[in-house]
Amino acid sequence: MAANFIDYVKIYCRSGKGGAGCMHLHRAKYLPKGGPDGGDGGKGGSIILQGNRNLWTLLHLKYQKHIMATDGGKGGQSRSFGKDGEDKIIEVPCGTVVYDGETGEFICEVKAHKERVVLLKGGRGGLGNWHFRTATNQAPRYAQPGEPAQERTVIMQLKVLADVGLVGFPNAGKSTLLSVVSAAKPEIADYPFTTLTPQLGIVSYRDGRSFCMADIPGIIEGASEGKGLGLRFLRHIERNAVLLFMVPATSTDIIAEYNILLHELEQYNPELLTKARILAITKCDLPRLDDEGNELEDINSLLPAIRKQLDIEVLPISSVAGQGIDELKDALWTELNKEQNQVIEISHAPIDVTVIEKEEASSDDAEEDQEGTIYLNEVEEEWDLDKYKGIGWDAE
Ligand SMILES: Nc1nc2c(ncn2[C@@H]2O[C@H](COP(=O)(O)OP(=O)(O)OP(=O)(O)O)[C@@H](O)[C@H]2O)c(=O)[nH]1
Ligand SMILES: [Mg+2]
Repeated sequence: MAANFIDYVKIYCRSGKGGAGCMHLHRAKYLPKGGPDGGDGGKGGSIILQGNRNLWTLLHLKYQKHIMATDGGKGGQSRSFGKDGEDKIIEVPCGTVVYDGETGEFICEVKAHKERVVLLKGGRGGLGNWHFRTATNQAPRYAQPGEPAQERTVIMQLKVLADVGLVGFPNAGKSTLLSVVSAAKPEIADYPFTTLTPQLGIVSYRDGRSFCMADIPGIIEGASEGKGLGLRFLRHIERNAVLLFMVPATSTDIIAEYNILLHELEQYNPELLTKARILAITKCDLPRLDDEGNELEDINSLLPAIRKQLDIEVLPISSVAGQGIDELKDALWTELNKEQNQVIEISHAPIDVTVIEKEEASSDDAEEDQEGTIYLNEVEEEWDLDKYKGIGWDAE
């Protein structure tokens, strides 16, 4: 199960290049000067990302190292058009963020079902020589080349979209809570790192309303330096509206544990601290004991002091005894519906990538490249037809 949760893939993508326009002069019996009739080249296929809510990981892309759309066909005589290249549609789960594979720069993200983002545009087809006929040049012997393809290596990362994210040390009872409030069946066990991949559950609330909760693997002190499972999974709470911190009542110092969690989150991305937080003190059915087994102060008498120190809502719960669960759901629902928690925009910092050295093109290749290639900007420009006059983009 764990091996099937893929939230990171790196793929080389290339769109199709546009087909060349055709240079052709019409010839027929008794019609020696039929005029230009070269048709236009077809459009190259684009690489398009499409959100799909039925997907939940990037597993289907794991073994796909290259995705390429097909090129547009060449134009033909009698003004016939070249065939358009086929688009390649890459289905991705909602919440997929795309970065440049070489610089780590944020490119785009796909948030909604059926949302489409054109990652790489196919090249436009070149115009045939029929377009270039003028009163003074009735037999133009040139046509346009097709636009070149675009290529890019991209990194796709999945950031699970959920309303509430659970944050806690291993064994804090995160999965147990998710199993109690939703129909999800996460693995639960009395050892750390039971949960190795994020789990989602839909929590049904009153009057048929519901919200989504994400259980992520536990984090430990030093996670930002790579301890435990590191902070890799914290990207899955970047999109959550509310963070539910969980510290067991059996902990000898609840506030210290909460502060460690907070610190690790800050190390990962300080913006996470701007999110609404609630602290749930879990396992309240268990007695509080110190290391020697002596009984410590009861959680209920400790609560006022904790509430006084922390500026967030603190709720005692027990998933096993079903205690405080409704109150917790109420608090989460209230927090989720606050206006300031509605917008979950987070800036996408560039990710760390090892820069791949580009192969130096030999000088011959470079020159050849310059002649027939137009480098596209993001903006669609009108083609400069004059640029191609005399180059002789003939149909073979
Ligand atoms: N008594 C009691 N035990 C609990 C409660 N909640 C969880 N536990 C126990 O605590 C242990 C750890 O629970 P999990 O839900 O697996 O903890 P987790 O936070 O998901 O742990 P990781 O996945 O390892 O990060 C299990 O043995 C649970 O049965 C509770 O409210 N009361
Ligand atoms: Mg768990």
